[in-house]
Amino acid sequence: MHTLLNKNDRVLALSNILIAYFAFLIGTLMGLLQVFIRNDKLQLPAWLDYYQILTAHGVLLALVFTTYFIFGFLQTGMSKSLGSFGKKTLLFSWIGFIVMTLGTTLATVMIVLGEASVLYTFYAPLMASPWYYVGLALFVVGTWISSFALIGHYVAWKKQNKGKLSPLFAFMTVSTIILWIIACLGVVATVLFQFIPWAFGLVDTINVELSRSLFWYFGHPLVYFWLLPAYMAWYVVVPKIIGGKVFSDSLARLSFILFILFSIPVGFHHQLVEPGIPAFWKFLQTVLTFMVIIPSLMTAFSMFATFEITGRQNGAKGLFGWFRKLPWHDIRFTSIFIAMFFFIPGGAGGIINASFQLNEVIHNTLWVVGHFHITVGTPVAMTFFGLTFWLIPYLTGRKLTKSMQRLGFAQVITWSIGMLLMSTSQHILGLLGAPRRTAYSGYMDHPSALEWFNGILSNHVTMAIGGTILFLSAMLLIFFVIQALFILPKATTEEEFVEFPMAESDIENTPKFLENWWLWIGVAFVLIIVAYYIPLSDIIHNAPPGSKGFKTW
Ligand code: HAS
Repeated sequence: MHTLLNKNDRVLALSNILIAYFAFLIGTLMGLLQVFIRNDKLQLPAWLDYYQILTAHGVLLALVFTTYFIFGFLQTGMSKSLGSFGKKTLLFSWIGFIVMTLGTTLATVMIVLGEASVLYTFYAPLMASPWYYVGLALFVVGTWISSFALIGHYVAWKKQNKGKLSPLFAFMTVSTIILWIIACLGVVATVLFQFIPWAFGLVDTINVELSRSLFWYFGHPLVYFWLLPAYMAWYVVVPKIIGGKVFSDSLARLSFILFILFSIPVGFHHQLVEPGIPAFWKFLQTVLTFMVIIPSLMTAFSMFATFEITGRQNGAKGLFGWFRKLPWHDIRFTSIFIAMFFFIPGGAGGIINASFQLNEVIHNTLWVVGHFHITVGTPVAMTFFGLTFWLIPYLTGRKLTKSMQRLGFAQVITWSIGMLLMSTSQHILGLLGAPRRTAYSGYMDHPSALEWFNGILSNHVTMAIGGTILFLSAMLLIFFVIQALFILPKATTEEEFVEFPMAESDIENTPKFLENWWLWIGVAFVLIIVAYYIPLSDIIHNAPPGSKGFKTW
C-alpha cells in the first residue's frame, strides 16, 4: 500500500531540490560559455569576465547544486526510514535552509557584481569582496544547522529503539553528516580567521600556505560528501530496483566508516607541487589517500556481487549471464549503472593523480578538469539525475509517465556522449600540457598550443562539442524537473504511485560496534592530528611574510 510522506517533510525536501535545479540551470549555462571561450570562438562583453563565469560555474554546480540536492535526498530518506520529522527537526531544517540560501544569495550576488572572481577554491592571495566570504560562511553554517536537525531526528529514533541498529539509510546519512562536519572545520577556520579579517582590512596580509592547506583539509572530504549520497543510492536504492537485497549490511557500513576515517587526513595530495610542505608529510598523506581508495573498491565489489546474486536468482547462467537479467528498460536503474561505469576510469584517474610522479605531469592541467567531470560530473551527478527521475514524482505524488521515462533515457544518453567527448579530450589535452583555469588557449600560436587544436580527441573543438551536448542534455533534465514538479498528472492508482525504492539488508548479522560513533570520530581525529598537527604548526610558526590581497580581474 503506497503512503505519501508527511506533507511538511515533502515541502522541505522539494524546496531543497528546487534550489538545486535552479543552480544547475545557471551553472550549466556558465559551463557552455566556458568551452566556447577556451575554443577561441566567443568573445565576452567587457562587463563579463571568464573567471567570473568560471567561479559561478564551480560554485553553483560543485557547491550549491550538490549540497541542496543531497539535503533534499537525505531528508526524504530519513523521513521514509525513521518516520516523519518532529516539530524541532522541521524548524531547524528550515532555519538551516534559510541560512544556506542567504549565504548562497550573498555569494552569488558578489560573483555577479564581479567582486568575487576567485574560483570555487578561492585561493589566496586572490582577494574577493569580504561579503563573498561572509556568504560562504553562512552557507556552511546553514548546512550544519540542517545537519544537526537530521542528527536530532536520528537520536530521537535511537531513544525509542534502544539497543537496535538504525536502518542502513539512516546510518549512512549520519556517517555522511559526521564526515561533512569534521571536514568543514578546516574551511570555517580559514574563512573566519583568515579571509574575513583580511578582506575587511582588519589585517594586512594572509598566510597563503596555511589558507590553502586548510582549504584542502576540507576540499578532499568535500568530494566524498558528494560521493557518499551517490553510494547510498548504489547500496540501498539500486538493489531494490533490480529486485534484490543489499549484498552485505556490515560491508556497506564498514565502507562508510572507512570514509569517515580516511577521507580527511589526505588534503596534501592536492598540494603535492607546493614547496612549503615537507616531503614526509606529503608521503604520509599519499599513503592515507591510498587507504581511502579501499572503501570504493569494496563498493565496486558489493555492486558486482548484488548484480550477480540477483541475476542468478532470476535464472542467469554462465559467468556473465546476470548482465542480461538487469532491468535495462528501467531508467531509474540504467542511469545509475552508467554512472557507476564512469567511475571506473574516474577512480583510476584519481589513483594516477595521487601518485607523486604522475601528479607532476597532470597538476594544473586540463587533465584534472577531465578527472572531476568523470567523478563529480557523472558518477555523482548522473546518480542524482537517476534519483531525480523518481524522487520528485515520489514527493509530488505525480505519475512517471512513459514519455517522461523516454525523455530520461535521452537525457542520460546525451549526458554520457557529451561527457565522453568533453572529458576524454580534457584528459588528452592535459597530457599535452594544456593548462586549466586559463581564459586563454592560443599562446600566440606557439607550436605546443597549436597542437591543442589538432587531432580528433586532443582538441579544444571536441571539448566544445561535448560541452554543447552536455548543455542540451541539462536542458532536457530541467524540462523533466519542471514537468515532475508542476505538470505531470497526479497518480491515482496504486500502480501509478512512484515509490522510494529501499532494499532490505541483513542487519541481524551486523556487529553493533559499527554504530559506535564516538569510537570512529575519535579514531578520525587521531589520524587528522597525526597527519596535520606538525606540518600545520610548522606552516604557522615558520611562515614567510604574508601576502597582501590581489585583484587580478
Ligand atoms: Fe579526485 C582532484 C585523487 C576520487 C573530485 N578530484 C580532484 C578535483 C575534484 C575531484 C573536484 O591525488 C579537483 C580539485 C581542484 O579543483 O583542484 N580523487 C582522487 C582519488 C580518488 C578520487 C585517489 N575525486 C574523486 C571523487 C571526486 C573527485 C569521487 C568527486 C566526487 N583527485 C585526486 C587527486 C587530485 C584530485 C590527487 C589532485 C590533482 C591535482 O594535482 O590537482 C579515489 O577516491 C578514487 C577511488 C575510486 C575507485 C573506483 C571504484 C569504482 C567503482 C565503480 C564500480 C562500477 C560498477 C559498474 C559496479 C577506485 C565503485 C560496472 C560496470 C561495468 C559494465 C563493468
